[in-house]
Amino acid sequence: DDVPPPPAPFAHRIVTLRSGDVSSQFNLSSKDILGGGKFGEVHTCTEKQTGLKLAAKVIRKQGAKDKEMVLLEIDVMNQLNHRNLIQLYDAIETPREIILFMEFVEGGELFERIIDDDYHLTEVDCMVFVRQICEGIRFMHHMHVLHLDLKPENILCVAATGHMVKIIDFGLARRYNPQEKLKVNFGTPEFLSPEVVNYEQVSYSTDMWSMGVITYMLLSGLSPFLGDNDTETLNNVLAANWYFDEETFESVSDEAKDFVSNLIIKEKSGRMSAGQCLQHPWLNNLAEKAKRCNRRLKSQVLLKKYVMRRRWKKNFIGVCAANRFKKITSSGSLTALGV
Ligand code: PIT
Repeated sequence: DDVPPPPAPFAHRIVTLRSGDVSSQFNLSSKDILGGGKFGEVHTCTEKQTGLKLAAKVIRKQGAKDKEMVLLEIDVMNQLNHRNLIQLYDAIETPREIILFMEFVEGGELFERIIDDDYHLTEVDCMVFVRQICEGIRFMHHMHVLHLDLKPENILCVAATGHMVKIIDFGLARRYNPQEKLKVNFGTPEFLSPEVVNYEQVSYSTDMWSMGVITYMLLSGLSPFLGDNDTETLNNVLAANWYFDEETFESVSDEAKDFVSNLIIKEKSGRMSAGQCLQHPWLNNLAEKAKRCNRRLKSQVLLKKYVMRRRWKKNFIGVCAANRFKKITSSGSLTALGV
Protein backbone atom coordinates (compact mmCIF):
# COMPACT_ATOMS: atom_id res chain seq x y z
CA ASP A 1 0.00 0.00 0.00
CA ASP A 2 2.43 2.65 -1.18
CA VAL A 3 -0.37 5.17 -1.49
CA PRO A 4 0.61 8.70 -0.52
CA PRO A 5 -0.36 9.95 2.92
CA PRO A 6 -3.44 12.14 3.13
CA PRO A 7 -2.75 15.84 3.36
CA ALA A 8 -3.10 17.54 6.74
CA PRO A 9 -6.70 17.99 7.90
CA PHE A 10 -6.29 21.70 7.15
CA ALA A 11 -5.03 23.55 4.07
CA HIS A 12 -1.48 24.92 4.14
CA ARG A 13 -1.39 28.21 6.01
CA ILE A 14 1.07 31.05 6.26
CA VAL A 15 1.47 31.47 10.00
CA THR A 16 2.66 34.59 11.79
CA LEU A 17 3.53 34.65 15.46
CA ARG A 18 0.81 36.41 17.45
CA SER A 19 0.33 37.25 21.10
CA GLY A 20 -2.68 35.66 22.63
CA ASP A 21 -4.32 33.70 25.34
CA VAL A 22 -3.83 30.01 24.67
CA SER A 23 -6.35 28.48 27.06
CA SER A 24 -9.33 30.35 25.60
CA GLN A 25 -8.65 28.80 22.18
CA PHE A 26 -6.90 25.49 22.82
CA ASN A 27 -7.08 22.64 25.30
CA LEU A 28 -3.52 21.47 25.93
CA SER A 29 -3.22 18.04 27.48
CA SER A 30 -0.62 18.18 30.24
CA LYS A 31 -0.46 14.38 30.47
CA ASP A 32 -0.18 13.44 26.84
CA ILE A 33 3.43 14.16 25.85
CA LEU A 34 4.36 13.38 22.23
CA GLY A 35 7.99 14.38 22.37
CA GLY A 36 10.50 16.75 23.79
CA GLY A 37 13.90 18.31 23.55
CA LYS A 38 16.04 21.09 24.96
CA PHE A 39 13.29 23.57 24.00
CA GLY A 40 10.53 21.99 26.11
CA GLU A 41 7.78 19.51 25.31
CA VAL A 42 5.26 18.59 22.63
CA HIS A 43 1.71 17.88 23.87
CA THR A 44 -1.50 16.79 22.24
CA CYS A 45 -4.03 19.54 22.03
CA THR A 46 -7.45 20.40 20.56
CA GLU A 47 -8.70 23.64 19.12
CA LYS A 48 -11.84 24.47 21.12
CA GLN A 49 -13.84 26.02 18.32
CA THR A 50 -13.33 23.26 15.75
CA GLY A 51 -12.38 20.21 17.81
CA LEU A 52 -9.33 19.82 15.58
CA LYS A 53 -6.65 17.68 17.21
CA LEU A 54 -3.13 19.17 17.02
CA ALA A 55 0.39 18.75 18.41
CA ALA A 56 1.54 21.73 20.49
CA LYS A 57 5.27 22.38 20.74
CA VAL A 58 5.76 24.47 23.86
CA ILE A 59 9.03 26.39 23.71
CA ARG A 60 10.25 28.13 26.85
CA LYS A 61 11.63 31.60 26.26
CA GLN A 62 14.86 31.59 28.20
CA GLY A 63 17.56 33.38 26.25
CA ALA A 64 17.33 36.36 23.94
CA LYS A 65 17.95 34.09 20.95
CA ASP A 66 15.02 31.74 21.61
CA LYS A 67 12.42 33.91 19.93
CA GLU A 68 14.68 34.52 16.92
CA MET A 69 15.09 30.76 16.50
CA VAL A 70 11.34 30.13 16.66
CA LEU A 71 10.68 32.90 14.11
CA LEU A 72 13.11 31.10 11.79
CA GLU A 73 11.33 27.78 12.39
CA ILE A 74 7.99 29.43 11.52
CA ASP A 75 9.47 31.03 8.40
CA VAL A 76 10.83 27.65 7.28
CA MET A 77 7.58 25.78 7.96
CA ASN A 78 5.63 28.42 6.02
CA GLN A 79 7.55 27.32 2.90
CA LEU A 80 6.85 23.63 3.33
CA ASN A 81 3.50 22.70 1.85
CA HIS A 82 3.99 18.98 1.30
CA ARG A 83 2.22 15.84 2.51
CA ASN A 84 5.43 14.25 3.83
CA LEU A 85 6.34 17.30 5.92
CA ILE A 86 4.44 18.08 9.12
CA GLN A 87 2.31 21.22 8.67
CA LEU A 88 2.18 24.29 10.90
CA TYR A 89 -1.26 25.51 12.04
CA ASP A 90 -0.71 28.44 14.39
CA ALA A 91 1.89 30.14 16.62
CA ILE A 92 1.13 32.01 19.83
CA GLU A 93 3.46 33.95 22.10
CA THR A 94 2.81 34.29 25.83
CA PRO A 95 5.07 36.09 28.33
CA ARG A 96 7.07 32.93 29.09
CA GLU A 97 6.53 30.65 26.11
CA ILE A 98 6.00 30.36 22.40
CA ILE A 99 3.66 27.58 21.28
CA LEU A 100 3.73 26.11 17.79
CA PHE A 101 0.54 24.27 16.86
CA MET A 102 1.20 21.55 14.31
CA GLU A 103 -0.61 18.86 12.40
CA PHE A 104 -1.28 15.84 14.60
CA VAL A 105 -0.44 12.35 13.41
CA GLU A 106 -1.17 9.36 15.59
CA GLY A 107 1.26 6.69 14.44
CA GLY A 108 4.27 7.62 16.61
CA GLU A 109 7.94 7.27 15.68
CA LEU A 110 8.68 5.06 12.68
CA PHE A 111 11.30 2.97 14.51
CA GLU A 112 8.98 2.41 17.49
CA ARG A 113 6.32 1.10 15.14
CA ILE A 114 8.45 -1.30 13.12
CA ILE A 115 10.05 -3.00 16.13
CA ASP A 116 6.68 -4.34 17.21
CA ASP A 117 6.68 -8.16 17.18
CA ASP A 118 3.45 -8.10 15.17
CA TYR A 119 5.01 -5.94 12.46
CA HIS A 120 6.47 -7.90 9.53
CA LEU A 121 9.29 -5.66 8.22
CA THR A 122 10.39 -6.40 4.65
CA GLU A 123 12.81 -4.66 2.31
CA VAL A 124 9.85 -3.37 0.28
CA ASP A 125 8.55 -1.66 3.45
CA CYS A 126 11.91 0.09 3.72
CA MET A 127 11.61 1.22 0.09
CA VAL A 128 8.16 2.66 0.78
CA PHE A 129 9.41 4.57 3.84
CA VAL A 130 12.61 5.83 2.20
CA ARG A 131 10.72 6.91 -0.94
CA GLN A 132 8.42 9.15 1.07
CA ILE A 133 11.26 10.62 3.13
CA CYS A 134 13.07 11.41 -0.15
CA GLU A 135 9.93 13.02 -1.55
CA GLY A 136 9.71 15.25 1.53
CA ILE A 137 13.41 16.13 1.27
CA ARG A 138 13.17 16.84 -2.46
CA PHE A 139 10.38 19.36 -1.82
CA MET A 140 12.26 20.93 1.10
CA HIS A 141 15.40 21.32 -0.99
CA HIS A 142 13.34 22.69 -3.89
CA MET A 143 12.19 25.39 -1.44
CA HIS A 144 15.85 26.04 -0.46
CA VAL A 145 15.46 24.61 3.01
CA LEU A 146 17.98 22.31 4.74
CA HIS A 147 16.63 20.17 7.59
CA LEU A 148 20.04 19.45 9.18
CA ASP A 149 18.67 17.09 11.83
CA LEU A 150 17.29 14.13 9.90
CA LYS A 151 17.29 11.06 12.12
CA PRO A 152 14.93 8.17 12.89
CA GLU A 153 13.22 10.03 15.74
CA ASN A 154 12.16 12.74 13.32
CA ILE A 155 10.25 10.36 11.05
CA LEU A 156 6.67 9.78 12.22
CA CYS A 157 4.02 7.33 11.05
CA VAL A 158 0.71 8.87 10.08
CA ALA A 159 -1.28 5.99 11.58
CA ALA A 160 -0.80 2.76 13.49
CA THR A 161 -1.56 0.85 10.29
CA GLY A 162 -0.46 1.60 6.73
CA HIS A 163 2.93 2.87 5.67
CA MET A 164 2.65 6.63 5.47
CA VAL A 165 5.32 8.78 7.07
CA LYS A 166 6.07 12.46 7.65
CA ILE A 167 9.20 14.40 8.61
CA ILE A 168 9.03 16.54 11.77
CA ASP A 169 11.16 19.02 13.71
CA PHE A 170 12.33 22.02 11.72
CA GLY A 171 13.94 23.49 14.82
CA LEU A 172 17.42 23.31 13.29
CA ALA A 173 16.38 23.86 9.66
CA ARG A 174 17.91 26.74 7.68
CA ARG A 175 17.15 28.66 4.52
CA TYR A 176 19.98 27.85 2.14
CA ASN A 177 21.69 30.44 -0.01
CA PRO A 178 24.60 28.91 -1.96
CA GLN A 179 26.32 32.31 -1.97
CA GLU A 180 26.53 32.29 1.82
CA LYS A 181 28.86 29.75 3.34
CA LEU A 182 26.56 28.20 5.95
CA LYS A 183 28.28 26.32 8.76
CA VAL A 184 26.55 24.66 11.69
CA ASN A 185 27.63 23.05 14.92
CA PHE A 186 24.70 21.01 16.13
CA GLY A 187 22.93 17.74 15.51
CA THR A 188 23.19 14.18 16.78
CA PRO A 189 26.66 12.53 16.47
CA GLU A 190 25.44 9.27 14.86
CA PHE A 191 23.73 11.13 12.01
CA LEU A 192 26.19 13.98 11.47
CA SER A 193 27.97 14.28 8.16
CA PRO A 194 31.76 14.77 8.00
CA GLU A 195 31.31 18.41 6.90
CA VAL A 196 29.27 19.24 10.03
CA VAL A 197 31.78 17.48 12.30
CA ASN A 198 34.58 19.45 10.60
CA TYR A 199 32.60 22.69 10.80
CA GLU A 200 32.80 23.07 7.04
CA GLN A 201 30.18 24.42 4.64
CA VAL A 202 26.90 22.46 4.57
CA SER A 203 24.47 22.09 1.67
CA TYR A 204 21.64 19.91 0.37
CA SER A 205 23.95 16.92 0.32
CA THR A 206 24.33 17.22 4.12
CA ASP A 207 20.73 16.00 4.51
CA MET A 208 21.42 13.24 1.97
CA TRP A 209 24.20 11.79 4.14
CA SER A 210 21.68 11.47 6.98
CA MET A 211 19.22 9.83 4.58
CA GLY A 212 21.93 7.25 3.83
CA VAL A 213 22.48 6.55 7.53
CA ILE A 214 18.73 6.20 8.19
CA THR A 215 18.39 3.77 5.24
CA TYR A 216 21.38 1.73 6.45
CA MET A 217 19.69 1.44 9.85
CA LEU A 218 16.29 0.45 8.46
CA LEU A 219 17.91 -2.33 6.45
CA SER A 220 20.22 -3.67 9.15
CA GLY A 221 19.20 -2.36 12.58
CA LEU A 222 22.79 -1.21 13.01
CA SER A 223 23.97 2.37 13.39
CA PRO A 224 26.92 2.55 10.97
CA PHE A 225 29.10 5.04 12.90
CA LEU A 226 28.00 4.46 16.49
CA GLY A 227 31.00 4.09 18.83
CA ASP A 228 31.25 3.55 22.57
CA ASN A 229 31.14 7.31 23.12
CA ASP A 230 30.55 10.50 21.12
CA THR A 231 34.27 11.02 20.38
CA GLU A 232 34.55 7.54 18.93
CA THR A 233 31.35 8.07 16.89
CA LEU A 234 32.63 11.39 15.50
CA ASN A 235 35.98 9.82 14.61
CA ASN A 236 34.19 7.04 12.72
CA VAL A 237 32.22 9.68 10.80
CA LEU A 238 35.33 11.69 9.95
CA ALA A 239 37.12 8.61 8.68
CA ALA A 240 33.91 7.62 6.82
CA ASN A 241 34.68 4.34 8.51
CA TRP A 242 31.70 2.12 7.65
CA TYR A 243 30.95 -1.17 5.90
CA PHE A 244 28.07 -3.55 5.27
CA ASP A 245 28.09 -6.06 8.10
CA GLU A 246 28.17 -9.33 6.17
CA GLU A 247 25.78 -11.36 8.26
CA THR A 248 23.16 -8.64 8.73
CA PHE A 249 23.19 -7.55 5.09
CA GLU A 250 23.19 -11.10 3.75
CA SER A 251 19.49 -10.97 2.86
CA VAL A 252 19.55 -7.35 1.67
CA SER A 253 19.46 -6.71 -2.10
CA ASP A 254 22.42 -5.35 -4.07
CA GLU A 255 20.22 -2.46 -5.21
CA ALA A 256 19.68 -1.43 -1.60
CA LYS A 257 23.40 -1.58 -0.89
CA ASP A 258 24.11 0.44 -4.03
CA PHE A 259 21.56 3.05 -2.87
CA VAL A 260 23.25 3.42 0.52
CA SER A 261 26.74 3.42 -1.04
CA ASN A 262 25.72 6.40 -3.15
CA LEU A 263 24.72 8.43 -0.10
CA ILE A 264 27.23 7.69 2.66
CA ILE A 265 30.13 9.26 0.79
CA LYS A 266 32.62 11.55 2.51
CA GLU A 267 32.85 13.93 -0.45
CA LYS A 268 29.64 16.01 -0.51
CA SER A 269 29.49 16.25 -4.31
CA GLY A 270 29.54 12.45 -4.65
CA ARG A 271 26.18 11.90 -2.93
CA MET A 272 22.88 11.46 -4.78
CA SER A 273 20.37 14.30 -4.53
CA ALA A 274 16.83 13.53 -3.31
CA GLY A 275 15.68 13.64 -6.95
CA GLN A 276 18.38 11.14 -7.96
CA CYS A 277 17.37 8.89 -5.06
CA LEU A 278 13.81 8.81 -6.40
CA GLN A 279 15.19 7.73 -9.81
CA HIS A 280 17.35 4.99 -8.29
CA PRO A 281 16.26 1.43 -9.23
CA TRP A 282 15.91 0.51 -5.53
CA LEU A 283 13.04 2.99 -5.11
CA ASN A 284 11.25 1.98 -8.32
CA ASN A 285 8.91 -0.83 -9.44
CA LEU A 286 7.76 -1.33 -5.86
CA ALA A 287 4.45 -3.01 -6.76
CA GLU A 288 6.33 -5.61 -8.81
CA LYS A 289 8.86 -6.21 -6.01
CA ALA A 290 6.11 -6.45 -3.38
CA LYS A 291 4.69 -9.45 -5.24
CA ARG A 292 8.01 -11.28 -5.11
CA CYS A 293 9.64 -10.26 -1.83
CA ASN A 294 7.97 -10.95 1.47
CA ARG A 295 10.99 -11.96 3.49
CA ARG A 296 11.19 -10.57 7.01
CA LEU A 297 14.35 -8.49 7.50
CA LYS A 298 16.83 -9.52 10.17
CA SER A 299 17.16 -5.85 11.05
CA GLN A 300 14.00 -5.86 13.15
CA VAL A 301 15.61 -7.65 16.09
CA LEU A 302 18.63 -5.33 16.08
CA LEU A 303 16.45 -2.24 15.63
CA LYS A 304 14.55 -3.28 18.72
CA LYS A 305 17.80 -3.44 20.69
CA TYR A 306 18.79 -0.03 19.33
CA VAL A 307 15.47 1.58 20.30
CA MET A 308 15.55 -0.02 23.78
CA ARG A 309 19.09 1.27 24.36
CA ARG A 310 18.07 4.76 23.21
CA ARG A 311 15.04 4.71 25.52
CA TRP A 312 17.24 3.62 28.40
CA LYS A 313 19.81 6.38 27.72
CA LYS A 314 17.06 9.01 27.62
CA ASN A 315 15.57 7.79 30.90
CA PHE A 316 19.00 7.72 32.47
CA ILE A 317 19.64 11.34 31.52
CA GLY A 318 16.16 12.29 32.79
CA VAL A 319 16.72 10.57 36.13
CA CYS A 320 20.15 12.24 36.51
CA ALA A 321 18.59 15.64 35.88
CA ALA A 322 15.82 14.94 38.39
CA ASN A 323 18.38 13.88 41.00
CA ARG A 324 20.45 17.01 40.41
CA PHE A 325 17.30 19.07 40.79
CA LYS A 326 16.36 17.32 44.04
CA LYS A 327 19.85 17.83 45.43
CA ILE A 328 19.87 21.51 44.55
CA THR A 329 16.38 22.25 45.86
CA SER A 330 16.98 20.38 49.12
CA SER A 331 20.24 22.29 49.65
CA GLY A 332 18.19 25.48 49.45
CA SER A 333 20.60 26.95 46.90
CA LEU A 334 18.54 29.04 44.56
CA THR A 335 21.48 30.45 42.66
CA ALA A 336 22.26 26.96 41.36
CA LEU A 337 18.82 26.97 39.77
CA GLY A 338 19.40 30.35 38.22
CA VAL A 339 16.75 31.92 40.50
C1 PIT B 1 3.80 13.41 17.33
C2 PIT B 1 2.72 13.75 16.53
C3 PIT B 1 2.75 14.96 15.87
C4 PIT B 1 3.80 15.83 16.00
C5 PIT B 1 4.87 15.50 16.80
C6 PIT B 1 4.88 14.27 17.48
C7 PIT B 1 5.97 16.43 16.88
C8 PIT B 1 7.08 16.22 17.58
C9 PIT B 1 8.18 17.18 17.64
C10 PIT B 1 8.24 18.30 16.83
C11 PIT B 1 9.29 19.16 16.93
C12 PIT B 1 10.35 18.89 17.82
C13 PIT B 1 10.31 17.76 18.60
C14 PIT B 1 9.22 16.90 18.50
O1 PIT B 1 11.40 19.74 17.89
O2 PIT B 1 1.71 15.28 15.09
O3 PIT B 1 3.78 12.20 17.96
O4 PIT B 1 9.39 20.27 16.16
